[in-house]
Amino acid sequence: MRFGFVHLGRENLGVEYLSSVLKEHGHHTSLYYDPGLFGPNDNVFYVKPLERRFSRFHKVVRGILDDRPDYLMLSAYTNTFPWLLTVLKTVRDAGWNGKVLVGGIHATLTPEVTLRASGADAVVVGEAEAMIMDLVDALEGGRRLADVGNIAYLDGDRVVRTPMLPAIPDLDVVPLPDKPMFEAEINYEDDYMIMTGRGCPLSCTFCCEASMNRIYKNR
Ligand code: B12
Ligand code: SF4
Repeated sequence: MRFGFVHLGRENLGVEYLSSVLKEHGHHTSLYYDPGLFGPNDNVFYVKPLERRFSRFHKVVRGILDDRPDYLMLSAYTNTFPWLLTVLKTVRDAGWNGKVLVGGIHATLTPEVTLRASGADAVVVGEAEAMIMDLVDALEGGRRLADVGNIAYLDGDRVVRTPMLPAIPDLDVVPLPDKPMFEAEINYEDDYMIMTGRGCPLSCTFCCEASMNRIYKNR
């Protein structure tokens, strides 16, 4: 199957990890990407006329409509979620009718809001590497959505939340992130992103880790 990741902003390791897992299971992944140069998500400069000039919104939409992936995989920050919804509405209005999954920190912190606003087939809460293949299996009819951990989905108008799986205890079982996915876009000689651990034992009130520690019961 073909999975198209849609992303605005910097290189995203979460997207790269999931791409690797999907590829390991024989699937095809692609990236529809706007770095958001000069926009509010560019944490260097915000210059509105330049933002318009450099926007890749239409390129992203055209790419999706040309390729017609089976799944759109939206990775959401709170500040990028409105952009993702606009992409989604635009491609749906133009006739794309594949399946939609949303994950990332915004989905993790506000699964119900994310689910209702996007009309996604499912929203993933927290880490996805250990359950993404079960979720795809469920959406393809191989098992019940209710038996997949870490998700929220709509049953009629009711939001169903499934239990959280424990945080992945040994990150070495997760394949290395699919760095080539962003390589055409980012000069890795200037900016090479890696992550050597996950989570934080503290819970500063302004930080997502306070919520993550609640969700994962301080593990
Ligand atoms: C590393 C990091 C950065 C790095 C890299 C960001 C990147 N794009 O990867 C840098 C320094 C560049 C950065 C910048 C910013 N960051 Co930052 N960052 C983080 C940090 C510490 C870790 C993120 C991470 O890589 N986690 C590891 C990966 C593997 O996990 P993940 O991304 O969550 O992905 C997993 C799941 O979420 C899920 N998933 C993710 N996407 C999808 C998609 C689908 C379809 C599915 C099914 C699942 C799924 O599966 C993944 C694998 O398990 C988080 C805090 C945190 N603990 O999350 C803050 C955090 C994400 N950052 C935050 C912010 C605000 C920013 C900035 C906007 C700051 C600014 N004002 O400029 C910028 C924006 C960058 C951008 N637009 O891309 C906030 C976001 C708050 C929010 N509600 O959205 C966070 C949560 C910190 C906080 N304040 O609480 N950041
Ligand atoms: S800001 Fe977040 S990551 Fe940093 S120490 Fe506080 S809880 Fe931990």
